[in-house]
Amino acid sequence: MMESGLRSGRWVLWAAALVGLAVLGCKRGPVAATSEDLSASSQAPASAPAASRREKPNIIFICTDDQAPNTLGFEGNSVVRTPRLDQLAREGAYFARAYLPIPQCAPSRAALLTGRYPHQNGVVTNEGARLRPDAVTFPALFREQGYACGLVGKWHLGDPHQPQAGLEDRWVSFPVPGDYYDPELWIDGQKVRAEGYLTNLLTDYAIEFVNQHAERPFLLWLAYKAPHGPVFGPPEKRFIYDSQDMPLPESMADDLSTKPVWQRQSYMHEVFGQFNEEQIRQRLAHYYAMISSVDYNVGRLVDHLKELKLEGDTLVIYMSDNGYLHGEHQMITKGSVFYEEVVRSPLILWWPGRIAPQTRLEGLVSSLDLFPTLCGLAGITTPPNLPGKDLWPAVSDPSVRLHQAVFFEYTTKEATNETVPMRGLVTQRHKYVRYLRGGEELYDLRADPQEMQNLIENPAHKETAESLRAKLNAWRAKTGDLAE
Ligand SMILES: [Ca+2]
Repeated sequence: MMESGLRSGRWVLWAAALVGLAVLGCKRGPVAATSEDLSASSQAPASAPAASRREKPNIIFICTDDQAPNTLGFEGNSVVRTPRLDQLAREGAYFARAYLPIPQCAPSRAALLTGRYPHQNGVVTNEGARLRPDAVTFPALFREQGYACGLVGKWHLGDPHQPQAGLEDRWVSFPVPGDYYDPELWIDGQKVRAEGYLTNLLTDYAIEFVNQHAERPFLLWLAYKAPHGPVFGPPEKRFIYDSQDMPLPESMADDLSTKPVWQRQSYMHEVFGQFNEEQIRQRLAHYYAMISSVDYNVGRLVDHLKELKLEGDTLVIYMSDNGYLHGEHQMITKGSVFYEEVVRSPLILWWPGRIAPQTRLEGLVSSLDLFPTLCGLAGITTPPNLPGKDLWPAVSDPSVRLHQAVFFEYTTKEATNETVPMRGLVTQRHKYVRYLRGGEELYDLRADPQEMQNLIENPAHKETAESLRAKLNAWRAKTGDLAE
């Protein structure tokens, strides 16, 4: 029985290798004939049993770009169509309160990769973002332990052309911002002009990577550019939305009069002033279309894992590097604010057989928790003094609360690069924000989930404010945060 299982498993791997070779034969980047490739691999015997469970699981880390929370059907959004991501959330663990330590592209990615806050790892802004040469990334640790580690997608942490940071068994990237259509890609140091739509192309390369490394543990960092701007949708008509169906956010009524002055002076508020309501609806329609295209492509990748019988050996993580404002608080884009739409991310962990279906976690988590979580699953010793915590106890028992608070920081305004340092934290109930050059916010998220009422001047909340100020100060002292 065991031997026949192994034989079948080998057959599947052999089929995968053939698909990989077919893909490699395509010199101009991927894989126009994706559906044929997939159908070839699907000819593997239907009776092939699942491969034996490995000690070291495969990791597929899917990171979208600028995807706000509440942009999945699973999260209660009745407009967006995300059937495959909803399915992953239903079949796995969904984190309702997952936060980024910084809501900006490059620093958020650097924090994920190093497991350290921006002020600890040195990447505090997009401007000139580059990992320190001595930065310890989790892919580098995984690669030392025999994992095949690759990047497919956006890098945004220095040289986009060459494999680096442990992601050195495959490197398919592009200089930011990159193009959605017929993009220039850099593949293992070689420039390629690919044909097609970026989200589809990156998924093809991800499938190719899985095929090539199906026989050993692998770690794939799949970093979609979508739904980052420029805001126009994918080519497939089935993903298009009618702008008239797009709801405008409730918090667009916030005139910012009770908010720190930085917000009224922000680039985000200025951009908001450049669009009328119909244009905001149109932007949202294109944004949702890009998310539906990601949804379809994640489904394609997951289907492929299942065809290779790898789903029991593979943890799939889905999250975003930061959120986005589509008119909330009279702002568009993201930047120096810590509203939920910006600083919270969808987060799904999917691993059939290892994560119970319908696992929903209401406790606070940070993307910094993923570094120790992944190392824990692979039996890899983490570097000392990482601020994150292993999520697995909470995945196994969602009543476990890992954090009393999680923390955020920000240094520069989006686009203008003006320095507006700010810090903040969120607890299960409250959020406290401090602009280091003046201005504070306090919200009761239970009573006011839209963050409309800044309670910082309200005498009834004085003690709460004092307690959260002290918490923030303690965190800053503990993590060596010296910004002024
Ligand atoms: Ca981003």
